[in-house]
Amino acid sequence: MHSDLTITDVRLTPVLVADPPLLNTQGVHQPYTPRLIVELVTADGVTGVGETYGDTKYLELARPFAERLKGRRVGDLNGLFSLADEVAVDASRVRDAVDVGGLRGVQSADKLRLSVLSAFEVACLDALGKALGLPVHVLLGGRVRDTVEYSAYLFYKWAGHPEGVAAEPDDWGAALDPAGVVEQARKFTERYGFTSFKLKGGVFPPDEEIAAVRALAQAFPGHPLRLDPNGAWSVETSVKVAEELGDVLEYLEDPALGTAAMAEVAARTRVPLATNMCVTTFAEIKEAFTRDAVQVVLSDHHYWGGLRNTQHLAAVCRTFGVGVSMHSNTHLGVSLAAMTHVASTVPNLHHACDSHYPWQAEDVLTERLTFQGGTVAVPDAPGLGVHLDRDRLAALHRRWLDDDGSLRDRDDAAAMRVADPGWQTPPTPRW
Ligand code: GKR
Ligand code: MG
Repeated sequence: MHSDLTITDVRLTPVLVADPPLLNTQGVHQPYTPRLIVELVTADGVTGVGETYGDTKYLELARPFAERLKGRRVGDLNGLFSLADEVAVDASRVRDAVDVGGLRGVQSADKLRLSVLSAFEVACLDALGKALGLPVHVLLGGRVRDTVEYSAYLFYKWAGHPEGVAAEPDDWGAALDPAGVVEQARKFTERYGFTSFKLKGGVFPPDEEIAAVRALAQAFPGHPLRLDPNGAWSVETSVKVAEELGDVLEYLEDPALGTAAMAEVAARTRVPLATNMCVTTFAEIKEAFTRDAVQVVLSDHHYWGGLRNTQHLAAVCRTFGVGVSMHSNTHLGVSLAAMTHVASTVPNLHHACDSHYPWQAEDVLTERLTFQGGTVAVPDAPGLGVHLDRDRLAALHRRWLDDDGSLRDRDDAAAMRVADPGWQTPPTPRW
C-alpha cells in the first residue's frame, strides 16, 4: 500500500492549562500554564500530534518552523534538525533567549530550538505510526517493557491560589509541613498507586525539608525517595543534607547549581546526584561525566530534541555508567504518551520517571492516560495512541486567546508577588 506522507498542513494551538499553586524556589505556579499543541496533516489526511512548552518565545520559533515543514515528509526526522537551525538563524530574538522562570535549567537558544523541534518530531512519529498501523515505540525500535513506572511528584502547596485570582479549585489541599507532605503522598498512592516519591524542595529552610523527607521515610518505609531543591543550596548545605538523609534517599536532585558545584558535592557524599539542570544538552555531558558530577541524568524529550535524541542520551549514559531517569514540567497527555513510548524503549531506565500529569485535572484528549500501580501501560494503538478532544482543545485555546498576556509566559516569581508583593527571585545559593 502506498500512502502520501507529505505534510500539507500544520496547526499550532497554544493553550492555557489549569495548574494548582505548587511552590518552588522561584515562587509559585501561576493558575494557568502555557503549552503548545502541534498538529500536522499529510496529503492522505493522516494527522499527527505533538506537545511542547507554549510560552511566547517557543511560539515565535514554532510558527516559521511550521511554515517550512509543509511539503516535507513525515519520515524525514533527521531533516528536522537542519530545519530547526535555519529557522533559529532567522529568529533573532531566539538567539539571545534566556529563561525567566520555570526552572527548566538555563535556557539557551539551542534548548529552545530543540524544545520546539521535539513537538514536531513527536507529531511526525505519530502520523507515521498511524499511516503504518504501528505504535510509536515500534518506530523507535520496540518496547523493552510493557509499563513505565512514574514517581509521585510531591510539592509544597497552598490550598488555593491567592484570593481574587481567577483559578480552578483543586482537591489536594495544602501541604506546607511534614504532615501535609505525607498526607499529599498518601493521596498520590490512593489515587494512582505510586510507590516512589519525589519532593520538590528549595522552598523552606533545608532542616524543614529534611524533616519532610524523614516523615515520608517513616510513612513509606523502604520506598525510593528523592529531594530536588533546583540548585537552591550551597555546597556545604548540600553535603549536610546528603549526610542527614543518606540512608533514605534514592538520589538527591540538583542540590547545588552547576557542574562545578555538583562535582564538589558528589566528591563529598555517597548519595547519588541526579540532574535536569547541569546536564541538559549533549555539549554539557563531557565535563559533567568526566568530573563525576552526576550519577543520574533526567532526560526530557522536549529540550533534548525529541524521542530519538532521548535514546541517544540514554546510550551515552550507558556508556559512562551514568543512570537515566526522566524529568517533567507541567504537561498534558500528549507529552505523557510521548514520554511513555520512549521510556518503554530505554533499556537502562532504572528509576521511576517524573510526571506533573496528576496535577493537571484537565486535558486535550478524548481519554486521559491512567496510572495503575504507579505505572502507565505502553499504548499499542497506532502512533501515540491518543486522540484530541476538539472541544477541550478549543476551550483551552479560548482561555489563551482571552488572556491579557499576563499568563502566556510562565513566571513563578510574578505569581508569588500576587501573594507577597515584596517577593524577589531568591539569590543562588539561597541556603
Ligand atoms: O514545576 O515547579 C516546577 C518544577 O520545579 C519544574 O519547573 C522543574 O523543571 O520539575 C522540574 C525539576 O525537576 O527540576
Ligand atoms: Mg529537577
